[in-house]
Amino acid sequence: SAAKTYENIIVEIRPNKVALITLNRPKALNALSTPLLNELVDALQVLQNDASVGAIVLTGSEKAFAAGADIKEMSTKSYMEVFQNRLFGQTDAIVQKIQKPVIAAVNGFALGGGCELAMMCDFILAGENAKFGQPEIKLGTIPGIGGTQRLARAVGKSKAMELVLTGRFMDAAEAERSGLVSRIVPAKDLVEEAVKTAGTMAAFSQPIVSIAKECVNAAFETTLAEGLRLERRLFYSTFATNDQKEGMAAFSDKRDPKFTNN
Ligand code: CO8
Repeated sequence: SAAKTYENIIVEIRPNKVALITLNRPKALNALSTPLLNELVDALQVLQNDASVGAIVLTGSEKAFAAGADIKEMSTKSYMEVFQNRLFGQTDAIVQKIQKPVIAAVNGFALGGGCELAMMCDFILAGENAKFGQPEIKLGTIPGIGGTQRLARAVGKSKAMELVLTGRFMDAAEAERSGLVSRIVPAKDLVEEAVKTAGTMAAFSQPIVSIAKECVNAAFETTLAEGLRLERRLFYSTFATNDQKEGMAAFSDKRDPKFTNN
């Protein structure tokens, strides 16, 4: 499977059907340059198409998940360059095309585009040293990869406004309290805990996991009535799969299910 080599990221396939993507521009604290983002989107699409992979973990280093978009690359760009080249447009594929679960394992700084990238993932596990923020305001710009929208949905208006308008960072404890991250883990254990959690998901029926992900994501896109309708329809659709029959039969037989992804 995906033993493809990249310059700005490292992709590893673990025995538990988990792919681990490590952002690897240590000298720039994993700043999200265009080449890095292109590689990341390529790798995610390769992993999406790799039947041996059931879930993905995205991480950085102990010092930084990613300290933002690459400020040096952006600093001299004109309006027409960012508009016509659709700066950061490639990242839309992460949310729109990846059906497998993606965990962000965040140690250290997740700032600007780094915080936005983490929020594009399905959930965030934070090391106890994690720091989240949208400091674009200090650079004379604003979040441009979803920060104003996803942070507001994740932590509510008051905290999102404060972070976006002041550039203040929040630590892991505040991020967990406010619902941005699902759990805090000791920094040195974070990546292995994320791989283990991804392995739990990778052991379930892949199509059913994707359907569950689609339903939760719909909660952020639609009305309650529409979301409930979608959930009910997709719940019924699981009864058309062998894996639902197997999962319920295994429960009755008091044995482990053997899911076949169909
Ligand atoms: N871009 C480029 N290089 C960076 C970035 C970055 N975002 N962050 C850090 N680096 C580089 C530094 O320049 C430095 O390089 P060098 O050694 O060559 O000087 C190296 O990484 C190490 O960084 P520091 O020496 O600064 O490390 P410290 O430990 O002292 O500080 C900080 C760590 C606090 C994280 C600090 O590096 C920092 O403040 N970084 C910038 C954080 C930031 O502002 N991020 C937001 C960027 S803007 C963005 O993400 C979205 C813009 C959306 C625009 C949408 C347009 C469509």
